[in-house]
Amino acid sequence: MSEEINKENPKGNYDADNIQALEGLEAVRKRPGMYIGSTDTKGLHHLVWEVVDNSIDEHLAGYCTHIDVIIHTNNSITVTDNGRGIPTGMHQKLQKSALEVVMTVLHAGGKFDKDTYKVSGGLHGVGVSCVNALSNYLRVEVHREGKKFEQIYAKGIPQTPVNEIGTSDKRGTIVTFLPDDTIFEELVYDFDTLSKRFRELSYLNKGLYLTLIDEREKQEDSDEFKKTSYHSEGGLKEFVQYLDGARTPLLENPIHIEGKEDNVEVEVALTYNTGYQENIFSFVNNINTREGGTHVAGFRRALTRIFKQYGDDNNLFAKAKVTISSDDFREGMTAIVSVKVPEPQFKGQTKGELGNSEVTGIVSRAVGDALKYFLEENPNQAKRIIEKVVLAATARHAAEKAREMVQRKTVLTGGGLPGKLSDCSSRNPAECEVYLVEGDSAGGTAKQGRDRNFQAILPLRGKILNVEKAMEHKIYENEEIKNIFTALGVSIQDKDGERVLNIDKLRYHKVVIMCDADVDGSHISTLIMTFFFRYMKPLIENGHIFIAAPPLYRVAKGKEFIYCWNETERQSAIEVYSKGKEDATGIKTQRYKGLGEMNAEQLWETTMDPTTRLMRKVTIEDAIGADLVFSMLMGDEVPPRRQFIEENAKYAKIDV
Ligand code: 0RA
Repeated sequence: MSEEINKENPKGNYDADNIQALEGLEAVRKRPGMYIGSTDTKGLHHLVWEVVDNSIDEHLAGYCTHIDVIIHTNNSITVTDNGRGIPTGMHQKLQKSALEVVMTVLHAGGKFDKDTYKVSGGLHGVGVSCVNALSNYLRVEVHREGKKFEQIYAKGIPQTPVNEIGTSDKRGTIVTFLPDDTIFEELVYDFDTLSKRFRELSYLNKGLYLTLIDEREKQEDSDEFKKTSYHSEGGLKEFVQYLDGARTPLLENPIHIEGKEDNVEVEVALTYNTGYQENIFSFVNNINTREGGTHVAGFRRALTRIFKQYGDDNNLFAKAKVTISSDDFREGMTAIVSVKVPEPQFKGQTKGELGNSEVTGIVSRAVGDALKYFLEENPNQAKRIIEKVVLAATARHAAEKAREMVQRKTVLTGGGLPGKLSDCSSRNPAECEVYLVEGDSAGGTAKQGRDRNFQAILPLRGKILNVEKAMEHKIYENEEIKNIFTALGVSIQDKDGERVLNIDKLRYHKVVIMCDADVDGSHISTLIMTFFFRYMKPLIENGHIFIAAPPLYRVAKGKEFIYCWNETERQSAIEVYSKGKEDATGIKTQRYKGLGEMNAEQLWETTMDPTTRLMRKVTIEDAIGADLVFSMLMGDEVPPRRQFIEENAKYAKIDV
């Protein structure tokens, strides 16, 4: 490029300067999955997490109190924060504005600033330059040192220099980006996904104000845009209260623990409820570590050590006729373990497990000291916890025996299948499906309608047991649940009698829950899902659980008909049959309230035929959200549950 052309075309000059940066960003565009995981809806949302993470880093460094996110009508996003603002001075080595370096050089974001907790090595933390590379358009505005700066990019390439565009009495960074439609398969942002994460972030970063505005939608009965704001002064303490909101608490207040050692920050909140489930949620640098890791190990270790010591010292275990195991200390406990680690190492298949070994001791010491203090200061609550631990040990013993009975039946009788199961003829689990059908009558229809080569039917009678409220041994005594275990052929305990699910001998790779499309049906499918969530989680994690989606309407004219799964489809079906004419005579809509209203053929062609059916795969997309739904629907207290069902009535058929 000659000097002359450069003068006439300052933009060209800009491009030429950027060869080095481009190489990095070119790699991001070539293999986006390597940097943001995927190019589906998850990757799309990842762009937001990336920018917001940078703003949160400013909060962690003590400079940012407010983060506002806007979804614009074209699904572009604006993230505004009141942090320090990206530096705009000259970058000595690269001889250009630091702002441009941060926005166009891979991993340049944190170079200036080593004191805060970056999430490098994790799933986030690839840098805001990745977002830039994957956006058709990105504009950054920085307010800093009394001035206002701006730069615009396309696919990561600067389209303007860094321009000073005015004065400002504020500080902060504003990033607007439009994801590249040639990279992402999905371009529509989901309000609930963003909002859920912002709620979580507000608890994890107390004091921070987070606001989400959706310009695509107006609020009900108002001219304002849909909007939600989060702010928590109590942090994790409020988080556990929120998570356990539908359960009956055993403690007056959650125990809140904070500590710091060797630059590792520890924050833990825990509480006990009258239920039997253990719920530990863990985070490293604000990222959910679904598989736990060294921080969770440290927490568990301290909990066992301190409670055991306290129980022994005060002779509180004397009543127990069985030995206390470490699991017993966690029954009915909900806890959040959050650590901030300068250089986290993530392990495991999904990188959802913290590996830094030094963290175990740090967490264990912080939690141990605080728990010891709590027990000594609160003897009444301590007694309540220990009594529950003793009860848990007794119940565990009973559960072991009950499990053994179920196990013996499955294993020893060698495929002694439940009488109610109509099995399929194939013995190849990979192609086999089992339908868990609500009610004997729908079960009968499904049996007639199915393809018996690969589809098995197991009817379940009415309501199945609410596993959220029942003690474990009751679960194994329940007929319907026993039938599910036996039909699936899974084993539920190891040689030592420990509860371990083994799905190697799973007889069907697709387990389909099929219930009526009404409120009762959705309740039943939630009950069944709760059961899978609590007792057969690997089946969900490995993608074996599905929810059948029967149609809601059948719109017919004469001999022709169309099945419809929602109101929009119904409207367009009516349109098709009225063929532009205003009158819709002779068009009949049948509303299916239950599976029972379909005959075998209809059930097959709408809901069971693999070539035409709609099925929803049940995922543990967000264990926290799922747990909340389950506990809200299944928990002890009625008011939040009723409110939840009412608020979600229109989504009732979708459930989780
Ligand atoms: C580099 C260095 C510093 C801050 C940032 C980047 C920064 C990036 C983003 C992205 C969105 N909001 C942001 N806010 C800040 C440190 C600044 C300093 O040392 O003054």
